[in-house]
This record gives sequence, C-alpha cells and structure tokens, in this order.
Amino acid sequence: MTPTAIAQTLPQTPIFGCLPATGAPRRRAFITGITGQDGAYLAQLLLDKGYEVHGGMRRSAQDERARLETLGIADQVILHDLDLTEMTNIFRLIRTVPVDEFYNLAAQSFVGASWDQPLYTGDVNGIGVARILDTLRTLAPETRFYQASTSEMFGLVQAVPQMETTPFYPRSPYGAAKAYAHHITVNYRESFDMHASCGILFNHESPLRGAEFVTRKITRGLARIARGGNAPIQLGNLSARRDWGFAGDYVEGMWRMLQQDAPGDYVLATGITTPIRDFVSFAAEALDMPLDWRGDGIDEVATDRRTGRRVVEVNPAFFRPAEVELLVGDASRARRQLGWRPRVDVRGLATMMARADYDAVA
Ligand code: NAP
Ligand code: G4F
Repeated sequence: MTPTAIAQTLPQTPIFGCLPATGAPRRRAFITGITGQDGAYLAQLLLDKGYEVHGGMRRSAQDERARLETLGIADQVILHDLDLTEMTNIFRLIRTVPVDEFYNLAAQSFVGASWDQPLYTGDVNGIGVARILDTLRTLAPETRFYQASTSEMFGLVQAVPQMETTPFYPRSPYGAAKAYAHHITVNYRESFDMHASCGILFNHESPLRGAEFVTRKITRGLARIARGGNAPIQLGNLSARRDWGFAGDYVEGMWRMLQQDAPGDYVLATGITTPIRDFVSFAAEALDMPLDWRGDGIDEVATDRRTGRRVVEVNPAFFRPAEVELLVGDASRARRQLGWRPRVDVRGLATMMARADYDAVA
C-alpha cells in the first residue's frame, strides 16, 4: 500500500487545516519546523509542485503561523502538534500521517543560545533526529527522509572551501548536536537501507529570517535608522565570514535531494564568503546610506557618511565563547548531481532584506 492509500484509512487530528477530500492521490510531504524560515519556503515550493503538505507545529500560547501567512499559504497546509522532545508525538504522527517525503527542519537553530541551553539543544537537534529515524524505520521505512545538517559542523574549519568530505570540528553545542544528527542519519541509511539524505547547508537568509540572526538584526536595525530612529545597531564579531545565500534557493536543493534514486549528502553554498562588516555595508547602500568604518576591535564603529550619525557599534555581549570565523562552501557535488545553483548573491540578498524591512517599518 502506498503512503497515500494508508493515510486514507487512518484517523488524523490536524490542529489547523482541513483534511483533503479523497480523490486522485497527491504526493504527500511532512515538514517539521514548518513555522520557521525554511519550513515556510519549503511548504510553498511543495504546494507549487502539487504536494499535499503537512507540518509540525509546537503547542504555543500564541499562533506561530506568521511566516506561512506572509507567504499566503497558512490555509493550504495541514498542521499537527509536534515537539521533537516528545517521542509519543513523533510515534503517533508517523503512524497516522504516512507521507512519501519527510523533511526534518525543526531545531533550536540559534547557535548563540546553544551555550545557554546545551542539553535542550542536544535533545531537539540531536536525539530528536534519532527519535524520528527510529520511528520511520519501524513504521514507514519507505518514506524518504531529509535531515537539515549545517555548515556549523565544520566549525574550526579543517579545509577551505568546505565540502562533503571535509572533517567536522564543531565549535558550539548546536554544532555538536547537529554533527550527531548528521552521523545518525548516515548510520540509519547504511544500517537499514533507508532513503535518508543530509543537506549540509551554509547560511541562508531571507526577509523571513528570525530577528536574532545577524543578517536580519542588521537589516531591521538599518531600516529603523533610515526611518529616523537613532539607536545604533550593536553587534559582536564583525570580522567573522559567512557564505550567505537566499533561503528560497536552498529549499529547492532539499527537494532535489529527495528526488534522487539514491540517498546522499550534499553541500549547498554559494562559494562566496563575506565578513559581517561588508554585509552591513551592502544593506546600508540598498537604503542609500553609505557608511564609513573607523576603529578596531571593540572600538570599531560605522557612521552614515552623509549625516555623521552612528549606525553600528560593537558590544562584546554578542561575542561567542567559541567562534566559527570562516565558512565558505564548495557545492560542486550538488551542482553536478542535482543540477542545483543559487540564484541570489550576497549583495542581492542584503538588498532584498533591507528593502523588505524598510517597507515593513513604514
Ligand atoms: P528557524 O527559522 O529557527 O525554524 C526552526 C523551526 O523549528 C521552527 O518552526 C521552530 O518552531 C521549530 N522547532 C524548534 N524547536 C522545536 C521542537 N522542540 N519541536 C518541534 N519544532 C521545533 O530555522 P531555519 O533557519 O528555518 O532552519 C531550518 C533548519 O535548518 C534548522 O534545523 C536549522 O538548524 C537548519 N539550518 C539552517 C541554516 C540557515 O542558515 N537558516 C543553515 C543550516 C542548517 P517555533 O516556531 O515554535 O520556534
Ligand atoms: O547569524 P548568526 O547568528 O548565524 P550562525 O551562527 O552562522 O548560524 C546560522 O547559520 C548556521 C549555518 O552555518 C545554521 F546552522 C544556524 O542554524 C544558523 O542559521 O551569526 C553569524 C555570525 C557569527 O559569526 C556571529 O558571531 O555573525 C556573528 N555576529 C556578530 N554580531 C552576530 C552578531 N551574530 C548574531 N546573531 N548577533 C550579533 O549581534
């Protein structure tokens, strides 16, 4: 029996969204973390491809569907209660919502917070993945599985650029938990012949990016200043370099991984690395705010060249106990085997985000 046929025989209790009318079978996908940045873009992509899209959402005192609403798809997806720390949720979900493709995007995804919540981060980002894999192998071994691995696993990089074969050296509890999740996914693939793939994704951003991540913090701060605000943006390490792409491009790569006959692991990256400082300048230029940078270390500041107003200052509170100084990926395997290519470069990304935040402040 196909997952779609099984699904039509089982009771389900979605928290939002209607169960579809029975009829011609559509491919079905489940997305954990559907309320997050990538979850929302992936849901949109799969809906556009004709999938029936289910997603997991944590119980919360407030409605967390803002990103799905922004994309205009909140009423097109079927949402279920799901917390990755709760095995009973995962078991019931996989038993009652059989799907063709299962994308695990849920995570405590903020690296900075992982030093404050190392156990929780390990539970969700590491053990949570083992919970899903073991339930899938038991109840739905034919389901194709995607794990959201990360360039943070490279940490103190052992080679430049980083690719699928580069050894991991995580620098945070987040990176360590994701490395466990990556290895356990590879292990279940090899042990139980599962179609389980890991996307080793370098940083990807968008106007839907969470406000605490550096790119969004920068573009929101600049938008407020451009609209007359006078609070400078306080940042940590301005010299760290990231390989930044657009989230909308990266979810296409996730989907392509699960369309391959054989599972595998793929880096998705642009191949260009940029210091935080330059991302600030690109975003500021998009708002007609040319910057001058002066000073070093914690005394470094950026000012608006036209007005002399201070725009950025350094606050050591945002330094991390251990830093990932440089990330730059080599996505040639994904280019060759998946035909995947990023379409938005870092300047285009900074411009897109800064203008979206500027419009939102209006
Ligand atoms: P995000 O916006 O922070 O979304 C994370 C999602 O996970 C949210 O929907 C969140 O739900 C959910 N979640 C958190 N804890 C959970 C739990 N205990 N149980 C169930 N759901 C939980 O992150 P993102 O940027 O979309 O990233 C998606 C995935 O890719 C994450 O696994 C991240 O670690 C990984 N990744 C991201 C990047 C990047 O640059 N964006 C790069 C590499 C890998 P709430 O809405 O309730 O918080
Ligand atoms: O934007 P960030 O917080 O992203 P980070 O740590 O690279 O993690 C993101 O990308 C990973 C993939 O490599 C994902 F796995 C992860 O889930 C997440 O999406 O920080 C980027 C850099 C860091 O070097 C940080 O120290 O920016 C530096 N930074 C400087 N000032 C800051 C700040 N980061 C934040 N969040 N806030 C600052 O004020």
